[in-house]
Amino acid sequence: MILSRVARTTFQLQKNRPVISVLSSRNASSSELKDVVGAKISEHGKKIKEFRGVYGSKVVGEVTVDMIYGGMRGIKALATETSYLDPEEGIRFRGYSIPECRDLLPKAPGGQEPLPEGLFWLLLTGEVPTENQVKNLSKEWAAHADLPAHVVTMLNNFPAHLHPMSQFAAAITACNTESAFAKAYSEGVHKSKYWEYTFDDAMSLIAKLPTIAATIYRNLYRDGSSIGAIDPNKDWSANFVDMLGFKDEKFTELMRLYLTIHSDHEGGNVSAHATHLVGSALSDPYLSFAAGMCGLAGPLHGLANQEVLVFITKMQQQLGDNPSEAQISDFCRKTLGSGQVIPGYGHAVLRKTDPRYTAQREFCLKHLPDYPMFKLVSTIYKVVPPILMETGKVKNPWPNVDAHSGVILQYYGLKEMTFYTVLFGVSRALGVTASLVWDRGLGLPIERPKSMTSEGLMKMVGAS
Ligand code: HAX
Repeated sequence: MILSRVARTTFQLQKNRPVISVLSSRNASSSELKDVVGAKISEHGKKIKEFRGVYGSKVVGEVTVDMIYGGMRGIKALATETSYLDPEEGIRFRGYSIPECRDLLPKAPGGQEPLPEGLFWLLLTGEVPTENQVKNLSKEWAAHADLPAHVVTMLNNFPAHLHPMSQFAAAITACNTESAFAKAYSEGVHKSKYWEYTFDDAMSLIAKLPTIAATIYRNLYRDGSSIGAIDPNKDWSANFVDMLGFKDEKFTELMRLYLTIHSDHEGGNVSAHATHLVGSALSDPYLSFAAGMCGLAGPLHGLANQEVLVFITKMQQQLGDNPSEAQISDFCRKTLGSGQVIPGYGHAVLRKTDPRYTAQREFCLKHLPDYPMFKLVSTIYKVVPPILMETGKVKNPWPNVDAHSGVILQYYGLKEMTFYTVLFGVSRALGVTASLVWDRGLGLPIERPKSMTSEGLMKMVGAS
């Protein structure tokens, strides 16, 4: 049974409403994008083969005992084509910085922020797409946004105390009934075609994520009200904002920026690495991405955007809306003294202020310069780095992306902080699924580094 869009809207007003996936055939943009990606993979694959033929045994670094116990920090052990994180400069997506992406990527009519659809095209191909290519991508994602009935039923039956990120990861896992990759693999498809099915799954998965996220949001915070119908003429972010139930065009612009800048941060961060690792076992893209989302849900990674808001709210409760620098400093020292981290500060790779923080700060300076919480975030930015430097152990005292995102969401009325990491997750799909397509295109093998027992390691270095 296929439900029409109108029928679906009405049907969704009922609790436990099943929504049947509407599978339309791929449109021109999708096959154009797939053709471009296919040509790039083939060209780049040849280059890597030649490179490995000549330089395959070249040494690129050494591994110390400290690195093994220190979370593998600094070990160059992964090839990721979509983005590179420079410690001083921050992220570049296929060579383009965040300011360059904001400038170059296509915008919605009348908009000023980049469309995440364009970033996905860039991550997959290394090329800046045309407005038309991006428009077609929006249409394609709108056409595949519906969820399988069992996923809607599952979401509608989750208890309200189940964290939105757990609901998100579970729903993504359950969507793997739709996996073209899993089906093709079980039918014995040749491995040279794996990337094509991974691409198809990435497209469908990205299309469905706003629907999953909005369903969770409405169920938890809006009495299970209907997410409404997808508008085939709106972009991915605009449809997402509609489904969440917000009406402000500035908020839609914020979401375009937010979904663009949270997408990718090279391959070693927990969500990207987990997706890549699980994908290397040829688990389908739904399962692989769900693994990444379980990692994003950790407080030292994506959940930090929720933690920052909890931190700021506690600070406001104790010190009022307009605390002095000395009061903030005292509050932060107490936090450190009680063995907790200052959320939103520090990074495993970055050694400067995160350009994703700066992009959000610029947005605030333009649209909400007088918002008290933004002013508080700005004061925290002045106060925290010297305190972290004083500890003598924090390698990067500067703010990361999570120090800023929640405050802007508060301003636009999305106040439910436990939902914030879900927004991060919707965006992160763009980067990690683009990488998965390349992983399968380049035929990367199952990942399996060697581990040692401490006794074995001691013997190896002559300590026992
Ligand atoms: N507050 C207090 N202590 C901090 C700190 C912070 N913000 N950042 C680092 N440290 C501490 C570490 O806990 C570590 O202490 P111990 O030696 O006692 O274990 C020490 O400083 C050295 O850590 P590091 O080498 O500077 O940092 P790591 O690479 O180990 O960790 C983290 C990087 C991001 C996990 C860390 O800076 C942190 O916990 N920050 C706060 C949480 C946060 O904002 N996470 C989001 C990061 C960005 C991201 O992934 N977003 O999704």
